[in-house]
Amino acid sequence: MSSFLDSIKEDPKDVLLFNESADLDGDGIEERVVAFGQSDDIKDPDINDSYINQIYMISEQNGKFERLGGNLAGETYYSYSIDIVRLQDSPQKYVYTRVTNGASLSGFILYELKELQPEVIEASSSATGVGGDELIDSDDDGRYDSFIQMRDSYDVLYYPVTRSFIWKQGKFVYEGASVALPDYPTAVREIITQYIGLKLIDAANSPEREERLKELCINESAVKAEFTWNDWSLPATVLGFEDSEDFKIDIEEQADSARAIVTISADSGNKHEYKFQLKKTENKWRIVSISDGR
Ligand SMILES: [Ca+2]
Ligand SMILES: [Ca+2]
Repeated sequence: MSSFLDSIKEDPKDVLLFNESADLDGDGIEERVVAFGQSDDIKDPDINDSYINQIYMISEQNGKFERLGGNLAGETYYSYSIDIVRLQDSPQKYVYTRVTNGASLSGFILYELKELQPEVIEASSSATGVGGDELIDSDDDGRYDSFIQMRDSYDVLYYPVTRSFIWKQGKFVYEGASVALPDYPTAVREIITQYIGLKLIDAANSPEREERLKELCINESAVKAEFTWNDWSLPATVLGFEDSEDFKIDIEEQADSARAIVTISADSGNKHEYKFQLKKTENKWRIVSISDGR
């Protein structure tokens, strides 16, 4: 075994961090998972101080070792931990590696062995380089049954969002999200930006988000406008709706009613104009209608 391991190790400075046998594909024959890199403790690594350069699945038959597929160590983000795990109601075992950008991101990649080739079952990490994604064993029975994605950067307009995915019949299925909302806004401008922001963020099936949208806009049937992320200038959304060339709100406010015109520039150069009507009831501003004035 050790001469085989020496033959596949690419960097002489790396050490063998992980070397465990497990029947990955559930056919009754054990495979082996090995990893090379640098770390003081790969089971409980310091993510800033550990990295894995190489991860392999290896078959072991009649005393002969064979590498199954290529190196599984992270490329875009680097792997800093590795484990063999089980998923709910599945006879197989899986390779679970955690990845990071060395800064504000930690995510994971989960592999299965299928027809003697490693395949990615799930890879979850934030495209913005900020976020935390992890497998969850919700009933604590030693088998993972779900995973969460935590986001709080510009991709969710800085609303902290936790999305949940449940392992069901061999795949992870999106279930819903929870959104940490600030207090109900008091100013007309905040009412409008929060309404648009919550419409835009990717957080479907979030009870608190849906509840807040209903409070902000009491008459959804009078909304004759679509808000989509696609062709808006990124700065308008990223900069938290500060007034800029790309995003403007003109407000005419009376004691208990207000009108606002929101102008948003698209990357294409087109301008979108939305007309908002608001009313103050029980001391709270509410949107009563929105029209698309393009
Ligand atoms: Ca096997
Ligand atoms: Ca479980």
